[in-house]
Amino acid sequence: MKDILKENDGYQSMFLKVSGGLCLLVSSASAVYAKPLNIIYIMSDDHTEQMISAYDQRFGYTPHIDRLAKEGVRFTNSFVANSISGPSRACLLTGKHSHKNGFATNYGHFDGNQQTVQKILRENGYQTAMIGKWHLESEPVGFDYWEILPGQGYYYQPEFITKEGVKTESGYVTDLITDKSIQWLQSRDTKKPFCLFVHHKATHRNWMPHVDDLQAYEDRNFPLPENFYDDYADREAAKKAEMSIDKHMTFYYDLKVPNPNGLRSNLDVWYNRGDTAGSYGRMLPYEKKIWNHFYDSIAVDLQNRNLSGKDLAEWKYQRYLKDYLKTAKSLDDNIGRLYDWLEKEGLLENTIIIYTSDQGFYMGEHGWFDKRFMYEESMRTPLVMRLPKHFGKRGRDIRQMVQNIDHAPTFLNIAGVKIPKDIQGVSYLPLLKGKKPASWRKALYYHYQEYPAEHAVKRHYGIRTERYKLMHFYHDIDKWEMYDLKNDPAEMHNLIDDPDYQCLKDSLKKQLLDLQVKYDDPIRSRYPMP
Ligand code: SGN
Ligand code: CA
Repeated sequence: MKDILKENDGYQSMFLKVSGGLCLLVSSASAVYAKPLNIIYIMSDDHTEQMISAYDQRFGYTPHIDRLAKEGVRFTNSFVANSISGPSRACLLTGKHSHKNGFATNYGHFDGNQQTVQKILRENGYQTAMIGKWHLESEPVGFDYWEILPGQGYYYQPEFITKEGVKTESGYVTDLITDKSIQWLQSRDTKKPFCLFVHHKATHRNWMPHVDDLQAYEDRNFPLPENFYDDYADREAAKKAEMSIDKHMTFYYDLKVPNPNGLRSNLDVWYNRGDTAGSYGRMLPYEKKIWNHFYDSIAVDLQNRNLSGKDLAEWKYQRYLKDYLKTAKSLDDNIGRLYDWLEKEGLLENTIIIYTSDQGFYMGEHGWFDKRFMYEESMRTPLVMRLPKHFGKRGRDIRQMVQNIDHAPTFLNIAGVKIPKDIQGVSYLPLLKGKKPASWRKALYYHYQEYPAEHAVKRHYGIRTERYKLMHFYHDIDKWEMYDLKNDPAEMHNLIDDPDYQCLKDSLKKQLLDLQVKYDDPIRSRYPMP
């Protein structure tokens, strides 16, 4: 197919399906643009809104992610359907909730034979690639190229799996994923549009920064969340969770220093491990030297302080945020590096660049780290996009509630491909174009199932409307929680037994059942709505 029009011509576009699956973009001036938009979907791991300066300026500084939002849109109500890695990735690729795509916990095995966005895009003329964290256990299907981390992957000298087998690469994982993404872009067929998934390991636990970034944020003292000392009154499931910075965050693995009351020799045991418990053993000698120099001084300082109780918990909080933000620094720098390459290649005006995370994360709220719960910090996920000029005003906020099941239908919509009926998400392309559809969804469905498991977060499902949330914890517990997010954004006051809220409770239960019917979640027959 010939390019009839120069790229980047200003237009009010519509897609027409033509032979070979490619689409013509017809402008208001009747000019024709023969290349559908490219899509670069960058997804990090556990990088939460609170730590991105486009959302919150109190903690991190992420100029490159912020630039994407300034040159496009920032979603202020972006959520996941199941706040954990593998399931989130399965929702992304299928546009369906976990009970439909069959991958409900990190212990699953993704059925690659099912319908996925990459397969449909590919059948319709797109080149597709997946680079980085995959976490779906089975071999990727439907990509022209893939190069993935095994499981969680390693920060230093990581392994990558390709069709040819496993190889160990020299370098830091965030740099390498970016290098590989750029290499794939360089080798692509420039006559075809592309959809590239860049899936970072950062900022996953145990937050190991690049050695070049160890000094970042060292001069900062971060504000403690108001509910850091939450006692979880009225919230049985929260009480049982094992993700407290004070009680469950470990010295060696998470904080990278020995327990001030423990034996130094234990540190060496962890330090020399090369498995998923940490990448210290995989560091090169010069990296170890820089690392040791840095963390030894933190360890000595901790010994000298002789902290206990709240002082020690708050010391852990400060260290946690610093390591997390240092790890995020390389992520942001690498997003800048990819952006610069796209700019240099003249690709910015026919490419949508999406930045998001596989879920949100607790940064001390409720005293926690990790995710999984349907509470705001982990059900939310950042979502910003750099858009070509013809999408209109830049630096806009989109307030409608979107969910990670919406990406697949949106990508198909962008490609001008019909969205299969069984996809449960909704295309947000109209929102990107500045439209405000009156019929946009007013409620989201959520279902988390990984229990019993690490962090001991009970199974639960629920509904989130624009103002309220209702959730049910089940399996070896039977507890309901309800929140008014306007009056109680931190979700500290469970209203489920409040006599003033019984009408609301009934209404939310009915709406929740409606969603379970709409999305066809079989859980409704095991736990009929009381
Ligand atoms: C690992 C982490 C957990 C984390 C899960 C899931 N433990 O098991 O803290 O909740 O991954 O994370 S670790 O000791 O191995 O670091 S997810 O983002 O992949 O779902
Ligand atoms: Ca994750």
